[in-house]
Amino acid sequence: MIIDGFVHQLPDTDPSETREWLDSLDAVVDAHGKTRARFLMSRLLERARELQVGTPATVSTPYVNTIPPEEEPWFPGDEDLERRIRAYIRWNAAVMVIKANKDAEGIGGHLSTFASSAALYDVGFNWFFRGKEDGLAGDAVYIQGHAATGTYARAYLEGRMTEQQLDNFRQEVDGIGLSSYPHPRLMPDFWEYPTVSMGLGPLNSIYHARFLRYLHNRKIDHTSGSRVWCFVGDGEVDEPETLGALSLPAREQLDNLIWVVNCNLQRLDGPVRGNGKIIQELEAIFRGAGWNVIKVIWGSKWDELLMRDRDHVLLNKMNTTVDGEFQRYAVESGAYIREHFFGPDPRLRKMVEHLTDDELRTLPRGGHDYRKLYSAYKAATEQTGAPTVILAKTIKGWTLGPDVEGRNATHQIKKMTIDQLRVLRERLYLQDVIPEEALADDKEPPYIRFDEGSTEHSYLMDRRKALDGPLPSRVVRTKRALELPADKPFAEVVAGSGKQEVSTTMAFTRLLRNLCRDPKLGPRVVPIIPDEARTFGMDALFKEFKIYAAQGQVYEPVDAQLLLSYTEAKDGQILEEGITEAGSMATFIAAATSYAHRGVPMLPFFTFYSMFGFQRVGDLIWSANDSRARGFLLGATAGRTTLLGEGLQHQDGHSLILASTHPTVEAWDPAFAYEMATIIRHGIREMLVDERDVIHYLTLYNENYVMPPMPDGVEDGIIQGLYRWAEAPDGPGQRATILFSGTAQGAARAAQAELADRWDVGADLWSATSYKRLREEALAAERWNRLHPTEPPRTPLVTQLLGAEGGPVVAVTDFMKAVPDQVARWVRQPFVPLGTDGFGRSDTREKLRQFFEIDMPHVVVATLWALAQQGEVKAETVAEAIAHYGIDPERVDPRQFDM
Ligand SMILES: Cc1ncc(C[n+]2csc(CCOP(=O)(O)OP(=O)(O)O)c2C)c(N)n1
Ligand SMILES: [Mg+2]
Repeated sequence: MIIDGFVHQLPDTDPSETREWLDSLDAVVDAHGKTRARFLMSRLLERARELQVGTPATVSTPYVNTIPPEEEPWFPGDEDLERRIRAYIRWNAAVMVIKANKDAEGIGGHLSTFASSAALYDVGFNWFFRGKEDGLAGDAVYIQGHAATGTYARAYLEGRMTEQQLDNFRQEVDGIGLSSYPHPRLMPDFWEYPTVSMGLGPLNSIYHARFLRYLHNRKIDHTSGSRVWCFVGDGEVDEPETLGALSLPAREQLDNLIWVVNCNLQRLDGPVRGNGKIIQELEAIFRGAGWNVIKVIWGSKWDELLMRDRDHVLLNKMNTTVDGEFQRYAVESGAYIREHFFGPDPRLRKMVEHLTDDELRTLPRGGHDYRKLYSAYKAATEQTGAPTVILAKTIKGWTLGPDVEGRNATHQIKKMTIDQLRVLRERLYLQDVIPEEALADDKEPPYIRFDEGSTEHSYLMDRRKALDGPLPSRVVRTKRALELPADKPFAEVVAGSGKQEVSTTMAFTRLLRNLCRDPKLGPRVVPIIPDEARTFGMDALFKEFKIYAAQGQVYEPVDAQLLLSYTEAKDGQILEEGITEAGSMATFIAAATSYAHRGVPMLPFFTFYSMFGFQRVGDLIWSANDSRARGFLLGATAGRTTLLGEGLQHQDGHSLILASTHPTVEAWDPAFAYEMATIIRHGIREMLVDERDVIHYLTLYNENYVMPPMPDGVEDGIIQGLYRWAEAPDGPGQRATILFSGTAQGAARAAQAELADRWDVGADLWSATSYKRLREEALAAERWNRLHPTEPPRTPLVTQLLGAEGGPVVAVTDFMKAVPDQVARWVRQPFVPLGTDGFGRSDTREKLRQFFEIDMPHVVVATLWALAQQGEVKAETVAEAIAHYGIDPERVDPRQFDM
């Protein structure tokens, strides 16, 4: 078998020496066996590394701790005190869930996740995680979402939370509750990073750590004192987002990033890798990606056994036992473990002769051993040049007693009987603080807290004080405010394009360039693009603002001689993320929340292929809302028919609907450059002056047409979502109203002229910049009316604007009909939406618009038909128009794709 093929392709300068080495190895295997040979090979590799021979790194090591006992540092704290504090935290975390499920049946919560990871968090809180009280930003800690109870329980001991709040875990509506998971939107003073949608926390943590470097390298903020810690479930690693970006932090040498994977070997339904070993699998993946890997598998009591493992039988047993069996050992008796783990090999059995069954049963996993964890965390914080992952082996439901620990159902258990609580109390040595009477059937199990001034309380508080205050803590303390941009960046765009035909995308790129050039605001603009800059004409920005590259540019680009060459720099401004909308979104979140986590507001503009935004990374956008992000998302190449040629997988006719489902996303569909600029200006003001935590989503199209200059007095109309763009021409006998958005302006304007010339209809043209906004306003008015039945009713804005005089309303869009339909109920006249429902397909714009029935003839026919519904026009006239434009009434409905 050829493993390292290269050795056969290079000349062997001394074949006999090579032979001798190989013979020696053969001899070792013959005389002492493979175990010994493996040991020697590992020592040789280690030596080679010490000598910097440059051998390739191995991706896996045996199933033992990475840090040997002799290299463990001295532990500076009081382990007994910390264990006692941890017992209180564990107890309170469990009681919160139990009480919630006693009082509010079915409200849920998790006992076993935090039970397995309490020590993982505690060692961080007591010794490593830096708070914010020194005026700096501290560390960012991403906590496993369903371990939130542990964080609340600690905050309670610190006096940051009341008993009443704990009692209202998962009962938020009345105002004093605690959110189920980390939600900055719901607990804005406490949680910073939403995590519970699995995979998003890990991904965000990577780009967060990278964004800290970006701020530093661009001299915007000193971030070298901050680390990003991310807690990850071992089941969570199956989400593609979790491991999908692992190479980035290694490539960019992000030693400010530390992950702790809680390897309790279980996910919700059962084992993570029953037939394999998740820790070994992850070690290989992380090492292969270039991370520093620290395995914390065994607690200290195993050290002595390993030291006596002369024949490596224990090591072999560890290496060959699969996770499904380890989980079994976690639930079985000491006798079972003696029989099945140590039993089959007499040498192994002898090794544990001196231990009682009970001692065997409680031989701890590394993730419950405080000293081992401390060593690992310390090593991680001292690591330079690479991110670190700590793979800590734990037992799910640890200390919760035999009915819960390690059981396949453990994740879902939310209740405990009095007897089970008694076991927990004993396991945590809390008999002295929780008397028997407190556990009576008719009583609620109590929360327990240390008195102020007690040794434990002082220790707990002192530790956090030494680390600059409590965490999590979300305080928005602006260190370096951001000023509004001057008029100049907008002026050029608002003035229109003269005779030149341009797209809203081109206009946006202009505006972005102008904003980047603004002397004050400019450096804080963060342009983010996922390998699509050339598609959007943004490659023009490369040379001027440069692409961020941690190492700078170490090569001469192939286009160096060109004016707009591909220019990378360590202080580059543009984040060109490559083909990862998810990664780009994670960068967006880091930048869009920098006002909070750094006190340094930034202004991110993430421009993507509109089809691959809400549809592809909708959950990340949702979590951006939860994070209270402030920034702009630009869906370029928008529209089902405007992006010609690309077809089904590219043509976006629905992102505005998806965007409308996000409570804090404003969804805009501008038709003209001045509208786009006005919306962005409004958004910037809203973020910087009004301090609103909103995301603005704008569609950008790639169809070129002359951009008119901004008419006077339309700003308010643009922002309210609808304004009259052109009055109906004088003369015609009938009246109608046409609403357009985005590139549908072309068909609407052509239809206006045609209706006047040929069909005796004068149509007003309105630009609908945001149906979502109109709908939100109308819903508010409607709700007010419903709840104030005796007062004069309020009229929704859209009803007021369109009135009753303008004739029937036809709304045309390059998006689904459901977009204009959002306001249909509040329009007094007949309302006909024309849109692009169905799959896209490749063809020319003209053909596509004909196909989806949104071109000029269809707008004309729809208007005549709507007038016919009112009896203003004869049905025959509509038929005449259909015939006139050559529309086949029997043609297939564009929504039908199941033929
Ligand atoms: C995207 C997503 N899918 C599913 C869930 C539901 N869920 C919550 S916890 C959990 C199991 C977690 O297992 P693991 O990551 O191993 O964490 P542990 O509780 O074992 O520490 C699942 C499936 C979720 N929160 N997010
Ligand atoms: Mg797990």
